[in-house]
Amino acid sequence: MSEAFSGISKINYEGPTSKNPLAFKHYNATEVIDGKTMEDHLRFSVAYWHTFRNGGADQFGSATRLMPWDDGTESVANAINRARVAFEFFEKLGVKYYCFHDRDVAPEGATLAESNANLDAVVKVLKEEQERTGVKLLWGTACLFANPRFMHGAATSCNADVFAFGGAQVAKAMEVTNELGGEGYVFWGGREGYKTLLNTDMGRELDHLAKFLHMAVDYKKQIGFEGQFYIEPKPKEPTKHQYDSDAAACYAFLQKYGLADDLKLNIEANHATLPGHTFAHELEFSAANGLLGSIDANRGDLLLGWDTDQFPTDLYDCVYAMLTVLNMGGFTTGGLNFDSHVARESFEPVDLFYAHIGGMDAFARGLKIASAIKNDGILSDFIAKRYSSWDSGIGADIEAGKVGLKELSTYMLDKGEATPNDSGRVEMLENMINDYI
Ligand code: XLS
Ligand code: NI
Ligand code: NI
Repeated sequence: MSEAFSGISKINYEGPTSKNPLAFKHYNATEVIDGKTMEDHLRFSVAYWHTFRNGGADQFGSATRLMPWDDGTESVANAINRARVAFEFFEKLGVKYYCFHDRDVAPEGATLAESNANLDAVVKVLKEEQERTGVKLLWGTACLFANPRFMHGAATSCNADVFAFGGAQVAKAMEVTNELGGEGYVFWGGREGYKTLLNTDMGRELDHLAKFLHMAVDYKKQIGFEGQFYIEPKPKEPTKHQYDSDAAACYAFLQKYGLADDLKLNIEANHATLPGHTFAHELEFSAANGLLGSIDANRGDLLLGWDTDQFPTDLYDCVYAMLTVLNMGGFTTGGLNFDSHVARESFEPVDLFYAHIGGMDAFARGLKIASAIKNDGILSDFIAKRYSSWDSGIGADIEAGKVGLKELSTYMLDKGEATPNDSGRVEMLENMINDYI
């Protein structure tokens, strides 16, 4: 097969002084940071749906990028050709992982049986390409939102047959993820939510969503799939209200339905800001509860109210994200998946390279800066000191459960007043972060 990106060779690390836009300035895969290579820390992944299926269409106009290798048809032959091109891209870029939805990689057929056969035909090629290149599947997922049958949702559809169809599709997507050695499987709500309460039985829909996930957990055991399950929170878009609106809502749901041991979270930067949080908050909440599994690395636009899925270039975001990841001991099954697409006006194949190089360099800097901040202990020392009243005396007694309100009353009546004795030093800390950046 001739090369699709013929003018572009393997992207190399050239260091911070390089002016070559097709080189890494900061991401040096083999460089060791805190005992681990950058490649192993960051575990970058390409999102098949954006990089190979997103043509840049929006509500006001059709696609702007039909890539030269794509014949524009929904044929299996075109899907197979595209898969080969994708692996040329992964190799040249030097990423070790990719992620896909079933319908990104293979066309949907007229029946479920036909769709499954199409998927099998493409998965055979993905497997060959994985073996040829050593690139692995970070996670797989099923598209339960694009086909009109899912207009009311899949697991939360008012129609039981649609629920059944979604279940059958997930079973197949899990099977192929397993066959490809996928390290995880993602459940993003798609249309699992509602537009209006006037037609919605919310309690019943939530029960159905839990049933669906329990069936998936059971099926995982039946087929011997050992990858990690993740839920990906998002508060809106496409439905007005989505049940998995943020990390806290997901955690409450998982606990209520006895699923907390079976699913972790896949936190997406843009999905964190949509419900009014920061990316860092969603990551830290997840990590604090042992739920942080993987990350969809992208960036939103705070002036726009939707999921713009831009490539991550904001250094603060990358530093704070990597601080949380380093503090939790790094990724195990997860990684940094670029759930990002190039702008509608960036329509040439080379733009796919620029976009990923920028995201990888931004996170490489995030890693290096976060590691320096962590090793110097500037934040951890400050925080430890800020909470030091809990290390002895009444604080330690409270934490150990040795005292109740009666003892607190005796203690405080004797002491008379409670006086916090240290400033929060907000500006000093912000300035210190800037010193590292
Ligand atoms: C959409 C989601 C989606 C998931 C995978 O907003 O980010 O792309 O990551 O279904
Ligand atoms: Ni995502
Ligand atoms: Ni998104």
